[in-house]
Amino acid sequence: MGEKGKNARGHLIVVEGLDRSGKTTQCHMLCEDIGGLDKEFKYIKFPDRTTATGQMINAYLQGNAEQSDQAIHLLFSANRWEAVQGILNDLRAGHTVVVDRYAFSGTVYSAAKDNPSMSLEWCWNPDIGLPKPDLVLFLDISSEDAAKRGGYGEERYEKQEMQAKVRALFKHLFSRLNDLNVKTINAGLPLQEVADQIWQAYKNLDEAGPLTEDLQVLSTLQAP
Ligand code: NYM
Ligand code: MG
Repeated sequence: MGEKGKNARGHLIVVEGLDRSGKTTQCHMLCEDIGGLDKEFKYIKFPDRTTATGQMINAYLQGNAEQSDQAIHLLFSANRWEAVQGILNDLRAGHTVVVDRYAFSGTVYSAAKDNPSMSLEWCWNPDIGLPKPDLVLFLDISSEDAAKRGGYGEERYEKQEMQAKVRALFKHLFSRLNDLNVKTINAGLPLQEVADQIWQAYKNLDEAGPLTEDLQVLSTLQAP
C-alpha cells in the first residue's frame, strides 16, 4: 500500500467551514504531516488574494470597494477558475493538493445574503466543471462557539447571524451532493483531536491505493 504507480495522480482535499473554525491551522498541520511521509503536497487558499481578481475580492471584503452581490460572487468563482490548470498540473504530477475553502464556501456565503435573484442553484452553477475533491473535510462548529474564539474580525460576513446561516447552508448544500465524499468533523474539539480525525480521514484515502482514474468534475446539485 502507498506504492504509487507511475500514472497515479494526487488527491484533491478540500477543507471547509465557518470563519474561526480552524481551517487554516488544520490545513497547515495536515500538510506538515503529509510532508512528514515524504510526499509532495501543495497548499492553496481561496480566495487567493494575490491575483487581480483576488485584489478586488480583498478590497470588497475589507469594505474598501463595493460590488453587486452577483459580481462579487462571480469574482470568487473566477478566482478559482484561474487556478484550475495549476491544480490539475499538481495532481497529475502526483502531488496532494490541500485546498482551504472552495466552491462550497463560494455557494453558501453568497446564498446566505438571501438575495431573491440568487438561488442556491444560481450560486452553485458557475463552479460546475471545477475539479471534484476526493475528500471534503467540513470543520463543523456552531456560530456561538466560533464567536467565542476571540470574536469575529472586521471583514464583511464576519457576523454571527451571517455565520449561523452559512452553517445551515453548508449542511443543506452537502445533502444535495450525495456523490461527494464529505467528512464532517466536530471543530469544537481540542486542536489535536481535530487534527487526529483529519489525519485518519487522510490515511483512509491514501491507503485505498493509488489513483489512476482521472479526476471528476463538480456537477449540478441534486433535488432537495
Ligand atoms: N468567501 C470565500 C466567499 O464569500 N466566497 C468564496 O468563494 C470564498 C472562497 O470570504 N468570510 C468568504 C468567506 C470568508 C471570506 O475567506 C474570506 P478567509 O478564508 O477568511 O480568508
Ligand atoms: Mg475569515
